[in-house]
Amino acid sequence: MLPRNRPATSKLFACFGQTRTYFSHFDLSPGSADVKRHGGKVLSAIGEAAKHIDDLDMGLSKLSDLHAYNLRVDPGNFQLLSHCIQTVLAAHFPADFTPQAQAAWDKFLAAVSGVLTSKYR
Ligand code: HNI
Repeated sequence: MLPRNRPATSKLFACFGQTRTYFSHFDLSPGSADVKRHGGKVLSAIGEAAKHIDDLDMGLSKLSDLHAYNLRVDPGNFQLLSHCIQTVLAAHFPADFTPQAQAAWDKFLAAVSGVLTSKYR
């Protein structure tokens, strides 16, 4: 059984093993320095995105290029990560993570994912 507070990127690698293929150069053991550093980058980027919520295309333009042209991450993986982020939020903030908050997070992460996968086509 997974610890309830497993951070989102560790949860992603543990629950959805296919996502590990993009990180063959990482130490993917739960809580490793690589995983923590990367999780910090992803969540910081989500924090930055929130500041540009009215223009996510502009705010996430560079990251969108990176994921589409360099990393070529399969778009389906973004839904998996969004799910993991929400389960971690629910575990850490059970009182605040109301159905309304969950709906808002789901919508926001779907919008972020939409921009990061918009340049594939
Ligand atoms: Ni993602 C690198 C943000 C989803 C695979 N990713 C980054 C970086 C940020 C980031 C920030 C660091 C860029 C830099 O160093 O310049 N990634 C995000 C965000 C989401 C996301 C905000 C979705 C909400 N990334 C995903 C998904 C995968 C993914 C779903 C694959 C499963 N990302 C990567 C890989 C790297 C990466 C691979 C490069 C890692 C490295 O350091 O080599």
